[in-house]
Amino acid sequence: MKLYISNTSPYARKCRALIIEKGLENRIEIEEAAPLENPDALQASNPLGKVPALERDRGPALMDSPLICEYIDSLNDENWIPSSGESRILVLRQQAIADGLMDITIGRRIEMMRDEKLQWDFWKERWEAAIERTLVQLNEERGQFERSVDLGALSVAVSLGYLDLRYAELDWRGRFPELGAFYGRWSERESFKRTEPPA
Ligand SMILES: N[C@@H](CCC(=O)N[C@@H](CS)C(=O)NCC(=O)O)C(=O)O
Repeated sequence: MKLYISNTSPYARKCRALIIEKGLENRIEIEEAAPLENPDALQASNPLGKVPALERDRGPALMDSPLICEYIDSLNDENWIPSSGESRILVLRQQAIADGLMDITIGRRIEMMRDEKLQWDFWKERWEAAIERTLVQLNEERGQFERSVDLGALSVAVSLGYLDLRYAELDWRGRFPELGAFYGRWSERESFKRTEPPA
Protein backbone atom coordinates (compact mmCIF):
# COMPACT_ATOMS: atom_id res chain seq x y z
CA MET A 1 0.00 0.00 0.00
CA LYS A 2 1.08 3.56 -0.53
CA LEU A 3 0.25 6.67 1.51
CA TYR A 4 0.63 9.97 -0.33
CA ILE A 5 1.73 12.70 2.06
CA SER A 6 3.35 16.09 2.30
CA ASN A 7 5.78 16.71 5.14
CA THR A 8 3.89 19.75 6.39
CA SER A 9 0.37 18.28 6.26
CA PRO A 10 -0.98 17.71 9.79
CA TYR A 11 -3.64 15.33 8.42
CA ALA A 12 -0.88 13.24 6.83
CA ARG A 13 1.15 13.43 10.05
CA LYS A 14 -1.78 11.94 11.93
CA CYS A 15 -1.85 8.93 9.56
CA ARG A 16 1.93 8.55 9.49
CA ALA A 17 2.22 8.66 13.29
CA LEU A 18 -0.54 6.07 13.59
CA ILE A 19 1.25 3.77 11.10
CA ILE A 20 4.46 4.02 13.16
CA GLU A 21 2.65 3.54 16.49
CA LYS A 22 0.91 0.40 15.19
CA GLY A 23 4.10 -1.05 13.71
CA LEU A 24 2.74 -1.09 10.15
CA GLU A 25 5.59 0.59 8.32
CA ASN A 26 6.51 -2.58 6.45
CA ARG A 27 3.00 -2.67 4.93
CA ILE A 28 2.57 0.98 3.91
CA GLU A 29 5.05 2.85 1.75
CA ILE A 30 5.15 6.62 2.20
CA GLU A 31 5.39 8.80 -0.90
CA GLU A 32 5.69 12.56 -0.93
CA ALA A 33 3.28 14.32 -3.25
CA ALA A 34 3.04 18.12 -3.31
CA PRO A 35 -0.71 18.65 -3.87
CA LEU A 36 -0.30 22.09 -5.43
CA GLU A 37 1.89 20.60 -8.18
CA ASN A 38 -1.06 18.40 -9.21
CA PRO A 39 0.77 15.04 -9.25
CA ASP A 40 -1.07 12.49 -11.43
CA ALA A 41 -0.62 9.62 -8.96
CA LEU A 42 -2.15 11.59 -6.09
CA GLN A 43 -5.07 12.80 -8.20
CA ALA A 44 -5.67 9.25 -9.45
CA SER A 45 -6.02 8.14 -5.81
CA ASN A 46 -7.89 11.20 -4.65
CA PRO A 47 -9.74 13.37 -7.20
CA LEU A 48 -9.95 16.06 -4.51
CA GLY A 49 -6.19 16.46 -5.05
CA LYS A 50 -5.47 16.44 -1.31
CA VAL A 51 -3.03 14.60 0.91
CA PRO A 52 -3.23 12.21 2.63
CA ALA A 53 -4.55 9.58 0.23
CA LEU A 54 -4.07 5.86 0.64
CA GLU A 55 -3.65 3.55 -2.36
CA ARG A 56 -4.57 0.06 -1.13
CA ASP A 57 -3.50 -3.36 -2.38
CA ARG A 58 -7.16 -4.19 -2.89
CA GLY A 59 -10.21 -1.99 -3.13
CA PRO A 60 -10.51 1.67 -4.01
CA ALA A 61 -8.06 4.24 -2.68
CA LEU A 62 -9.09 6.11 0.47
CA MET A 63 -9.13 9.83 1.07
CA ASP A 64 -9.75 12.00 4.18
CA SER A 65 -7.57 11.32 7.22
CA PRO A 66 -10.34 10.10 9.60
CA LEU A 67 -11.31 7.40 7.09
CA ILE A 68 -7.66 6.53 6.40
CA CYS A 69 -6.96 6.30 10.16
CA GLU A 70 -10.02 4.09 10.62
CA TYR A 71 -8.68 1.77 7.93
CA ILE A 72 -5.12 1.78 9.31
CA ASP A 73 -6.52 0.95 12.74
CA SER A 74 -8.34 -2.07 11.30
CA LEU A 75 -5.08 -3.59 9.99
CA ASN A 76 -4.04 -5.18 13.28
CA ASP A 77 -5.34 -5.86 16.77
CA GLU A 78 -3.66 -2.96 18.54
CA ASN A 79 -6.68 -0.65 18.57
CA TRP A 80 -6.24 3.11 18.65
CA ILE A 81 -9.97 3.71 18.10
CA PRO A 82 -12.34 1.96 20.52
CA SER A 83 -14.65 -0.35 18.60
CA SER A 84 -17.95 0.82 20.09
CA GLY A 85 -19.77 2.79 22.72
CA GLU A 86 -19.26 6.21 24.24
CA SER A 87 -15.47 5.75 24.40
CA ARG A 88 -15.45 5.44 20.58
CA ILE A 89 -17.58 8.56 20.19
CA LEU A 90 -15.30 10.55 22.52
CA VAL A 91 -12.13 9.53 20.65
CA LEU A 92 -13.75 10.42 17.30
CA ARG A 93 -14.98 13.70 18.80
CA GLN A 94 -11.43 14.59 19.91
CA GLN A 95 -10.23 13.79 16.40
CA ALA A 96 -13.00 16.01 14.96
CA ILE A 97 -12.03 18.95 17.18
CA ALA A 98 -8.35 18.46 16.30
CA ASP A 99 -9.07 18.21 12.56
CA GLY A 100 -11.23 21.33 12.80
CA LEU A 101 -8.37 23.15 14.52
CA MET A 102 -6.10 22.13 11.64
CA ASP A 103 -8.74 23.34 9.12
CA ILE A 104 -9.00 26.80 10.65
CA THR A 105 -5.23 27.10 11.15
CA ILE A 106 -4.83 26.38 7.42
CA GLY A 107 -7.65 28.81 6.55
CA ARG A 108 -5.91 31.56 8.49
CA ARG A 109 -2.54 30.72 6.97
CA ILE A 110 -3.94 30.92 3.40
CA GLU A 111 -5.49 34.31 4.21
CA MET A 112 -2.16 35.56 5.64
CA MET A 113 -0.31 34.46 2.50
CA ARG A 114 -2.42 36.74 0.30
CA ASP A 115 -1.18 40.17 -0.64
CA GLU A 116 -1.79 42.36 2.42
CA LYS A 117 -4.23 44.58 0.51
CA LEU A 118 -6.31 41.53 -0.40
CA GLN A 119 -6.44 40.05 3.08
CA TRP A 120 -9.87 39.90 4.63
CA ASP A 121 -9.84 40.93 8.30
CA PHE A 122 -13.27 39.33 8.71
CA TRP A 123 -11.88 35.82 8.05
CA LYS A 124 -8.62 36.35 9.89
CA GLU A 125 -10.45 37.54 13.01
CA ARG A 126 -13.09 34.81 12.71
CA TRP A 127 -10.46 32.08 12.47
CA GLU A 128 -8.32 33.51 15.26
CA ALA A 129 -11.38 33.65 17.53
CA ALA A 130 -12.22 30.02 16.66
CA ILE A 131 -8.64 28.94 17.42
CA GLU A 132 -8.84 30.75 20.77
CA ARG A 133 -12.18 29.15 21.71
CA THR A 134 -10.91 25.71 20.68
CA LEU A 135 -7.74 26.02 22.78
CA VAL A 136 -9.77 27.16 25.80
CA GLN A 137 -12.09 24.18 25.37
CA LEU A 138 -9.27 21.68 24.84
CA ASN A 139 -7.61 23.02 27.97
CA GLU A 140 -10.85 22.66 29.97
CA GLU A 141 -11.43 19.14 28.62
CA ARG A 142 -7.83 17.98 28.79
CA GLY A 143 -8.66 15.46 31.54
CA GLN A 144 -10.45 13.42 28.86
CA PHE A 145 -7.34 12.92 26.74
CA GLU A 146 -4.11 14.09 28.39
CA ARG A 147 -3.10 10.64 29.69
CA SER A 148 -4.68 8.63 26.86
CA VAL A 149 -2.78 6.90 24.09
CA ASP A 150 -5.37 6.67 21.33
CA LEU A 151 -6.28 8.39 18.08
CA GLY A 152 -8.11 11.20 19.88
CA ALA A 153 -5.08 12.22 21.94
CA LEU A 154 -2.73 11.71 18.97
CA SER A 155 -4.91 13.99 16.81
CA VAL A 156 -5.06 16.74 19.43
CA ALA A 157 -1.26 16.59 19.79
CA VAL A 158 -0.78 16.85 16.01
CA SER A 159 -3.12 19.86 15.83
CA LEU A 160 -1.18 21.66 18.59
CA GLY A 161 2.11 20.91 16.82
CA TYR A 162 0.66 22.40 13.64
CA LEU A 163 0.03 25.71 15.45
CA ASP A 164 3.80 25.87 16.06
CA LEU A 165 4.40 25.59 12.33
CA ARG A 166 1.73 28.00 11.04
CA TYR A 167 0.84 30.32 13.93
CA ALA A 168 3.99 30.37 16.08
CA GLU A 169 3.35 33.94 17.25
CA LEU A 170 0.31 32.70 19.19
CA ASP A 171 2.55 31.26 21.95
CA TRP A 172 -0.17 28.78 22.95
CA ARG A 173 2.20 27.01 25.37
CA GLY A 174 2.69 30.18 27.40
CA ARG A 175 -1.08 30.50 27.88
CA PHE A 176 -1.92 26.80 28.25
CA PRO A 177 1.10 25.16 29.95
CA GLU A 178 -0.74 21.90 30.66
CA LEU A 179 -1.49 21.49 26.95
CA GLY A 180 2.20 22.27 26.39
CA ALA A 181 3.17 19.45 28.77
CA PHE A 182 0.72 17.13 26.96
CA TYR A 183 2.31 17.97 23.60
CA GLY A 184 5.77 17.58 25.16
CA ARG A 185 4.98 13.98 26.13
CA TRP A 186 3.79 13.16 22.59
CA SER A 187 6.78 14.85 20.98
CA GLU A 188 9.07 12.42 22.84
CA ARG A 189 7.46 9.47 21.08
CA GLU A 190 9.26 7.98 18.11
CA SER A 191 6.16 8.49 15.94
CA PHE A 192 6.26 12.25 16.54
CA LYS A 193 10.03 12.63 16.30
CA ARG A 194 9.98 10.93 12.91
CA THR A 195 7.09 12.99 11.53
CA GLU A 196 8.16 16.40 12.82
CA PRO A 197 7.37 18.96 10.08
CA PRO A 198 10.35 20.80 8.55
CA ALA A 199 11.10 24.15 10.27
N1 LIG B 1 -10.16 16.63 5.46
C1 LIG B 1 -8.93 16.26 4.81
C2 LIG B 1 -8.08 17.52 4.62
C3 LIG B 1 -6.86 17.26 3.76
C4 LIG B 1 -6.19 18.56 3.31
O1 LIG B 1 -6.79 19.63 3.32
N2 LIG B 1 -4.90 18.45 2.94
C5 LIG B 1 -4.19 19.61 2.46
C6 LIG B 1 -2.73 19.57 2.92
S1 LIG B 1 -2.59 19.95 4.62
C7 LIG B 1 -4.14 19.57 0.94
O2 LIG B 1 -3.82 18.54 0.37
N3 LIG B 1 -4.43 20.70 0.28
C8 LIG B 1 -4.37 20.81 -1.13
C9 LIG B 1 -5.60 21.43 -1.71
O3 LIG B 1 -6.48 21.89 -0.91
O4 LIG B 1 -5.71 21.49 -2.91
C10 LIG B 1 -8.21 15.20 5.63
O5 LIG B 1 -8.52 15.07 6.84
O6 LIG B 1 -7.41 14.44 5.08
